Amino acid sequence: MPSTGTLACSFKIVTLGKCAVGKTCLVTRYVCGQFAGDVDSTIGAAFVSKKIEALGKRVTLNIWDTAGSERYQSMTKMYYRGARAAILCYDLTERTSFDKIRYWVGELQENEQHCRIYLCGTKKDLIDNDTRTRAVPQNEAGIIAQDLRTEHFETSSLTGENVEAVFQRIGEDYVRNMHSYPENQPKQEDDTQQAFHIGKSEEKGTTSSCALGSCFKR
Ligand SMILES: Nc1nc2c(ncn2[C@@H]2O[C@H](COP(=O)(O)OP(=O)(O)OP(=O)(O)O)[C@@H](O)[C@H]2O)c(=O)[nH]1
Ligand SMILES: [Mg+2]
Repeated sequence: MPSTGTLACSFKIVTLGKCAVGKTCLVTRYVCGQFAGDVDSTIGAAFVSKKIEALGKRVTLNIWDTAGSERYQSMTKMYYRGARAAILCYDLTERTSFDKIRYWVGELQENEQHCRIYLCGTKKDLIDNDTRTRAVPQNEAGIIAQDLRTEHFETSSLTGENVEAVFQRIGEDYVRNMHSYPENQPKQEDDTQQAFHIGKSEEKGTTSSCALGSCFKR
């Protein structure tokens, strides 16, 4: 198996979940370091990228933040195609948003065998302020996460709690398992062509990061 050494890599992450669970706020908190607050509902999807270091490798996270509204559901498949990680968001204070998680798990397992699933209960600050607002018990989500052999996080985009941890974990999991993904399998063709592809994807990452401001201007 060839070593990836210090070469950079990039992969696709998608956010999924019911309308208003806080997907856009989660991504904005991570990429911009602030709480977006009063944001408009996403139309279709928004794209941002962020470069991080994970397990000693430079990794570009290409994040597709999808719309939760039912009216865009048929398009969502297009956005999660080829994703290596999906953040399935639900609102800790809203029970029906958790029911949607099962739907998304089914969709991904059926269509994207290489996509790892991360459960993310959002708006933890509301629970911390008043525990009676909790609508999804921690152990219930934990059981699903255990079945999926994946991680479960509870986050707050308002305070920033655990937000960085979700994406860092995703980056590290990708690096740890990178040789199992088709895009990192050794190719039969000559190495020159492979080197060219790597250079190109790095370039692409830089350009897309610059587009961040406009992505969230809605
Ligand atoms: N208190 C609190 N409110 C949050 C948090 N995250 C999001 N919100 C609020 O929840 C609402 C919806 O947030 P969005 O990020 O737009 O939700 P979304 O999942 O992207 O929604 P769609 O784009 O319609 O699918 C907004 O009013 C946010 O201010 C959080 O961590 N804490
Ligand atoms: Mg949104």
